[in-house]
Amino acid sequence: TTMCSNKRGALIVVEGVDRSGKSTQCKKLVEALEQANFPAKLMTFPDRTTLTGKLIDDYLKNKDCKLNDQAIHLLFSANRWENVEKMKSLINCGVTLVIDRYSYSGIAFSAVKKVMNLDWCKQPENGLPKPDLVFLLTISLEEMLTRPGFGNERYENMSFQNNVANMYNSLCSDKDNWVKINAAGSIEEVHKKLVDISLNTIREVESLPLKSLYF
Ligand code: 2DT
Ligand code: MG
Repeated sequence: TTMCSNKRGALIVVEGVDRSGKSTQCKKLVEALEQANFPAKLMTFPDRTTLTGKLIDDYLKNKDCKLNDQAIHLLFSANRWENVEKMKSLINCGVTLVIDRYSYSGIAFSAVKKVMNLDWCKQPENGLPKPDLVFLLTISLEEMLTRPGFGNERYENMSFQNNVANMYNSLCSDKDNWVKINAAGSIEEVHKKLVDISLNTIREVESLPLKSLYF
């Protein structure tokens, strides 16, 4: 529409294990970008507000739901697919999206179950908007132990999270749009790194087309 800016926004994803500080950092990043006069919006996956999101929420809360590993994997993916038009129109109107978890959570959490192979897990993600930048917030096992306890949702235990951390590391290797950030630093230290790198990316991609994921 005529309200659209001619520069597109960036697609920025924040990944990491539970309690690595993703949600806090995503929120602070959006605020900082807006203060710097770059329109920005926070998105979260899973988006628990939609029809698929409600099934996912039941599954994560261990409610009586009989979804097998393949079905829940595809629902997580569908939950992203149903948001594609919204994501693209915001980005094309100059809004930078900061997303708390994306396809890499989808792949990592499913692949560590060893029921579906890595390739199978990647397939439904093909064609989704490709992030311009992925932050991987890393914390050591020891650091994970010092942070407030896990909740009661599925996957919220040490051994699963440790396997996920290893899977993230293998997904991250040789990807030039990934930046690993040691999340053991203070909230402000980590925040400053995220803001600096994000501002660079926003300027870099503003006149480049948005790409699609291709695994
Ligand atoms: P939160 O704790 O961030 O609400 O995440 N998950 C997430 C998957 O298994 N597949 C996915 O595609 C996504 C986006 C990670 C809820 C849990 O859901 C897992 C943790
Ligand atoms: Mg959680």
